[in-house]
Amino acid sequence: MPPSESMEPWRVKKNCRVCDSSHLIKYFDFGKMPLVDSFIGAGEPGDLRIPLEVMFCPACAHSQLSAVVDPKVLFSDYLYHSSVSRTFSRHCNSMARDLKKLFSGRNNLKCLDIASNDGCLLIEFQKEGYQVIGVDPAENLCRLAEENGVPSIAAFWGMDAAKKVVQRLGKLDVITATNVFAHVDDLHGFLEAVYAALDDEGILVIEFPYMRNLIKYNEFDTIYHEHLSYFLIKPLLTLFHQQGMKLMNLAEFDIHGGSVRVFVSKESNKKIPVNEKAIQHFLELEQKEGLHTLAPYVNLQKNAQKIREALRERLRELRALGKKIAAYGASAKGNTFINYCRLDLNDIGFIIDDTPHKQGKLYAGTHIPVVPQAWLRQEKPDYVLILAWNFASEIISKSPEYQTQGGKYIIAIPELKII
Ligand code: DWN
Ligand code: ZN
Repeated sequence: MPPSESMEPWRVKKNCRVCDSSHLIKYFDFGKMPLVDSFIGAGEPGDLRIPLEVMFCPACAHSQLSAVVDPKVLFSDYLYHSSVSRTFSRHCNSMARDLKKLFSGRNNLKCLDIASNDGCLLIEFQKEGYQVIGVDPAENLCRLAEENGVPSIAAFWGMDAAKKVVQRLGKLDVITATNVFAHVDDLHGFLEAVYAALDDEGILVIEFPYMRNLIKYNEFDTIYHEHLSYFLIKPLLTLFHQQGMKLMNLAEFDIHGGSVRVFVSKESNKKIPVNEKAIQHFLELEQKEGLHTLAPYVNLQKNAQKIREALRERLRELRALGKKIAAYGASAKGNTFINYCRLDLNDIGFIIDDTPHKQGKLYAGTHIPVVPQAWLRQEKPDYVLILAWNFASEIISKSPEYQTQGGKYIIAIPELKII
């Protein structure tokens, strides 16, 4: 039964979404957690709490959550705006330029972005001369993208959306899917719809936070209900093959704590050679670090506990000294972190975020207020915990006077440090 037809807004997923095995082993249990991106407005009802557990599939080495929350609950009105981060906008710009090189000499290229958010990526493809179209389930974001000049269809990606896109633009040369693949329950259905919309010589480009980095750098806070899957390369090879597609090439980028970009084509496409060497390199690293076995995953919860204890201890000391503590970056991961570390309004007075739509709302779970940057100057907290540690340099560079006047930043991932 699709999630939206059940009484509860979530259901349990019992089988591996890559290989269908029913033998899954739990290795991280957060207990019940709020929906970390559901900011609470004035007069809105309280928080929904849903179990958050990560499972490992020994058959194919895929990691996934046990709970699948109705995607309509998570994504229909979405406050995360990709273009708030200049670092991400720059990343999009270089991605559009790099991809253009793959099609050197070709004009009239057509690109679809799945989960196109506020049009951040497609604006960059337009600059490169592509005809573009975005698909995103959040109507608020589609309106924003249209205002930015990016044609957008408000829909979840699937066969219906694929048909609409092809009717409007024909088959696509490039389909991009950045930071959305982990959000998808039915990966096979997602790829079937991609196959239907992609030109026979077209390329699918997926970008996702790499599980190898999550483990290596203790990025346990990137685990939350939106992220149903945590990808390695090995299970992806199986998945693409099952859908008549193949991995052609891949590369790693620093964005979002370390992401991998994979280039995928139809198996029948012989135009671009497969970079076997690069694929082998990734597989060997995964193998060497034991990532195809359960062992390294079990350490993740232990490391997270250590980080939690170290931070709680440090905050206790600072509070005893009468220090005022705030946070920066009301990110989804930040909310996992706050809830997992059992912090509340007594620990963190407010959270600064530059996204206008998040300001004036409350963080789900703890109800810590989200406020604009001006609060940094007005309230002068002694310490600011950077919850969006993936954008720490950009955040720090925005307020140079804060540090010169004695303010300090705390970053807790991959380990606790004060700067
Ligand atoms: O997959 C997902 C990733 C890619 O983005 C999602 N499911 C939701 C979201 O996760 P997140 O909220 O953890 O992402 P970010 O990009 O780490 O969030 C950064 C937050 O910090 C945003 O709310 C914007 C804010 N910010 C800011 O206020 N000033 C960010 C920067 C760089 C800034 O200068
Ligand atoms: Zn599996």
